[in-house]
Amino acid sequence: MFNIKAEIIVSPGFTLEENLKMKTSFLFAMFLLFQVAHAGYDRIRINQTGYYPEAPKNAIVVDVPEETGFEIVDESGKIVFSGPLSEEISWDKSGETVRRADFSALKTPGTYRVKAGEFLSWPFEISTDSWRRVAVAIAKSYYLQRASFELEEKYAGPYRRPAGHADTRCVLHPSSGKSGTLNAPGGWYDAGDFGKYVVSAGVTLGNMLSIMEMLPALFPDGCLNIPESGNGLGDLLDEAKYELDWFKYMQDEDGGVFVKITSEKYPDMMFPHLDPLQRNVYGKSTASTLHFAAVMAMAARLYNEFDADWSSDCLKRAEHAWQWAVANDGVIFSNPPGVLSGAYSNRDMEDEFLWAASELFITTNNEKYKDYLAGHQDALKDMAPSGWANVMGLAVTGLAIHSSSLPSGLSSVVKNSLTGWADARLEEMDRSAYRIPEFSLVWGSNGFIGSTGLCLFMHIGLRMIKNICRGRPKSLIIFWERTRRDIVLSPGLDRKR
Ligand SMILES: [Ca+2]
Ligand SMILES: [Ca+2]
Repeated sequence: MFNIKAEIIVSPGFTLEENLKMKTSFLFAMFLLFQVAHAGYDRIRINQTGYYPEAPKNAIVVDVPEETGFEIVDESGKIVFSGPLSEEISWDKSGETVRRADFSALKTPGTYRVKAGEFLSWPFEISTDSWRRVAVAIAKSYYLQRASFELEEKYAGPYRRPAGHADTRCVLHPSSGKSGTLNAPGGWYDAGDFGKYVVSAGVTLGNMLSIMEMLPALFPDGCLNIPESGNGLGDLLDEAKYELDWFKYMQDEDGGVFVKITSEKYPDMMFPHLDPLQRNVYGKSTASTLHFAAVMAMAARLYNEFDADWSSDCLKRAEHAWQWAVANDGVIFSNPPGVLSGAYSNRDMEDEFLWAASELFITTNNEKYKDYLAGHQDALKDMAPSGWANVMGLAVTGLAIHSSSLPSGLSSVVKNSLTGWADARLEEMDRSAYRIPEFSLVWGSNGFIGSTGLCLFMHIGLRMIKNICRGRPKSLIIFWERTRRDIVLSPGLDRKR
């Protein structure tokens, strides 16, 4: 509303008085529109993407203290379900007091709205495939981040653009210990700039490849409409390979891995092909080298059937990186003076060592890595969802998936670590007004929630408990449902029209 007011300008050709009248009328009309549009839709927060038929289904009803019940109505307005609202629950993050409307028992596919008193929610679906659209859109978003690559309209639609940053002659910064240039095209841009960073990409690849290992049929060939659609390899594996190919350029001859390719400072807001800033390669670190070792070890087993030579090169590089990290176990990267791109300084490397050792052990079954894991297994008790600075979640979930090949002591540590962590999160969800685990509202907090959801998914999948959907929908709601300001964070995928 306030943004609309700010954008109104004096219309030319009218007196100031006429302009003020027009502005007043316009603002009043917008005020009415605002009131109509939010007369209830904002009071009832639902998963606008949809609900699986068998999944738990909750709506959150805000600021209707006099209501004690709710109804679900179909598209014709017919009541198909009714139930009591929960007691009031407060949520300190939003300062709200809410009631939950649990309609898990409604399983019939269709389009519905929640009704509480005079208030209606936006329409929502109960369907077996509504989340499929979200999964495909999220996976496709990586294609749109490709550096050194033209995005053609037939794949990118309105996001088409010329190729940006060839990165064939990136300048080796003195922090790299080398001089000259490095050929390192490809890879994805980072979240907020045109930089290409190994550790933020490493955890992303780790998550992506874990999903592909657990659910290899989830993103089949052709599902993403990317240039590699139709090549016989699943499209998310194609997309991950675009990044893995860039990773290979980042490994130095000694096995160590450079941390990033960026300009000295962040570029202005512009298309990537217009960025005039010089691209530099910065120094190596233990963390970037271990992220590299872990994802290359994963790639070695996941792509073996598709391209055995490429995969064996991945494994060779992973082991070389491990050797460098063991010999250089405390190299912390900090931005050199004058460099203002993301530092991603990673000071505690125990989690990175465990993740790399886990993936190398899973791929090679080599005693060397098993001994390392057994010698450091107490650290695996510190389970946490993974981010660029802490990849313990990837180590624990990776080992849990392959626990049958672990020594029994190590297997128990891993299973107990994951189970204890997951049970605590599920308890937090049950206590939470919005049924989400506890988290801090910081930069990247949606990523933290997403990673929490992924770890819960791994945990739940592994336990193969009957209510397999128990944790998954709850942890995903922050993206599509019940956000404090009724904003949908995956635009175009809701039914808010
Ligand atoms: Ca493909
Ligand atoms: Ca770390």
